[in-house]
Amino acid sequence: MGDYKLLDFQTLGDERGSLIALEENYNAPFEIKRVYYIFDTKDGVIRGYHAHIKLKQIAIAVKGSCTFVIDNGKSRDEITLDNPNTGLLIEGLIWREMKDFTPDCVLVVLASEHYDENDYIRDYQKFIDLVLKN
Ligand code: T46
Repeated sequence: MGDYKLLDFQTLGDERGSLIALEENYNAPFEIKRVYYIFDTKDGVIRGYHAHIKLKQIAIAVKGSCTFVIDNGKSRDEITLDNPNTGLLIEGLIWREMKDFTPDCVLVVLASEHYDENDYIRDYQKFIDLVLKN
């Protein structure tokens, strides 16, 4: 079954401002093969509507905020990301939807694999069938 966890990143900073460093297999608990960011999301848009088979990811709202719906096939949680110190780690079979993006939201995502459309499950019933099988 899939799982999620909130990661608390240490802020390094001085009188000039703040800095957060993410390192693979250290505060990011996997090898980072890809980074992408989602920004300029239009009002009322809901993204996602899929699960992944193998992918691990950490999502960080480095600016603004958005809410993840995290569904493990049995229950649903809602997690609002609204600061750059917090990462949402998602591993295994988790259906995700992202909503309530503020206009300034920049969502950075670190991923454990290169982009592969074959890793996506975009059909909710197929997702439930896989959860029941595992
Ligand atoms: C996820 C959530 C949090 C690429 O070509 N390369 C990439 O690395 C990604 C992530 C996307 N794309 C293409 C595929 C689509 O044509 O960019 C387009 C938008 O992607 P998608 O509709 O999958 O975006 P979201 O916001 O629904 O989902 C994304 C990630 O795809 C997904 O893995 O977990 O963010």
